Amino acid sequence: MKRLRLFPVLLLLVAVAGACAPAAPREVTITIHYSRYSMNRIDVPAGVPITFTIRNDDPIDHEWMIGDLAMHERHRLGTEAVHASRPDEVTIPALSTRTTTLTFPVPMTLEYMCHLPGHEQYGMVGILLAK
Ligand SMILES: [Cu+2]
Repeated sequence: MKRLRLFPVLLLLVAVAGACAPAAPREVTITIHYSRYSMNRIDVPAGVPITFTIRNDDPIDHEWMIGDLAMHERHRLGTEAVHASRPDEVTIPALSTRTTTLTFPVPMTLEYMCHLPGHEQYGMVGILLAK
């Protein structure tokens, strides 16, 4: 009888341990082919680290730049050729893969796109919804 009474307590401990553990990063994989992203809309939870793997299958470089309208407006006019040091601005050289991890602290809608000349107009754009 005593063993049976312990069982609910153990279950509760397991549940508490699970709630306290840091959330594992969620994984999103985006491929680029013929100057198109494989996804034009990405839904992710807010407040959780999201690891994006971006694979460029094209023989030319591309970018994955994510931000609000003001950020994109700056990059439309910008002259920076390669983005390597910011998690939200990623250059993916031809035939290569890059990963970046971002956390969206609150629900928000952002756009991602490639700012290399002509690529946005060609359709290298998408939206991310953090909920
Ligand atoms: Cu591009």
